[in-house]
Amino acid sequence: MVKANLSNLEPHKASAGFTLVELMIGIFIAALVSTAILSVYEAAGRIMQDQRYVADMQQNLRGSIYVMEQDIKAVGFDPDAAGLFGVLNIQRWTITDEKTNPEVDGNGSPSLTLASDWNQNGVLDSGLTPPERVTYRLFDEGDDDILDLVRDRDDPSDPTVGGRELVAEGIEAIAFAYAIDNGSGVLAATANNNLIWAVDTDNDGLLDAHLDSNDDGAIDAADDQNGDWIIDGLDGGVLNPPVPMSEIRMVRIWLLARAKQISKKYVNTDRTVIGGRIFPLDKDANGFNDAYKRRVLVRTVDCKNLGI
Ligand SMILES: [Ca+2]
Ligand SMILES: [Ca+2]
Ligand SMILES: [Ca+2]
Ligand SMILES: [Ca+2]
Repeated sequence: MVKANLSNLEPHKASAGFTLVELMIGIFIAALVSTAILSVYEAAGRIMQDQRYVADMQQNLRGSIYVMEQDIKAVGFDPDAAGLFGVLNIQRWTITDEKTNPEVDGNGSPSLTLASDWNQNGVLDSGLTPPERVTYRLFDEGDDDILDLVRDRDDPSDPTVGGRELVAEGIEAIAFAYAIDNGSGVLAATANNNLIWAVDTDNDGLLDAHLDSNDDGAIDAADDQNGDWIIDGLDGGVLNPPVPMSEIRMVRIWLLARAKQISKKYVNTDRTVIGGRIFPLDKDANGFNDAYKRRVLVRTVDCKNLGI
């Protein structure tokens, strides 16, 4: 038995050096191949992860629009014609975190407060479900510098009254513009017959300018004709006299979503018009100049309970 084993080992001994070299070459090749495979996997993983971030963003945008659409379509439900319901506030407010209440702030972020008389008593009530008054605004949930869209119930200046619902995470900017009654039951239009999308540029609750300042039917960076990164009356689209919120008939919504994580080897040089502002707000930056992917969603919603 022993003898047989020894003789079996002989040929191996003779070629041991060759086997070692072979083994080393084999290990080297295997290492090369596995590195290549790993980098392919890593790239594939990165692409998949990026796709997941983009899909999440798009889901957040769609979900946000869906929720807002329900409230905007219903705004002004007022069977007693009490006149207390409709679009109640369109001011810019501070963006807050958990600990602070929002305050009216002309340099802040646009909000939209909507009211309907759900219990049909002709009075604007608090503490009901569904709430008779809701406000959409940006908020920094978790104080992590990633902005979120929330729906505040009841008092727009104090979300502790009726509570705050998180609608979507990662909404970096929001804007609204309004189609208005021209005073004779039809929507106001420009000289070129484009729909007027009105905004309140001085935060007094009256619509004083429209965003398509060059009247070409599109709202884009060309409407910032004086190059100050803001589209307002100085660019030509003044509404004089200013128009009260009671003339609002349609709402146009802009949402800018940002991916949850950066995408490796990606630089975002985009600029985008969100309502009356060009983002990023820093004019000198190379677009967003970071590695986050972004998506914009613009949607127009009819206020079915407000005339026309
Ligand atoms: Ca009521
Ligand atoms: Ca105004
Ligand atoms: Ca334009
Ligand atoms: Ca401007």
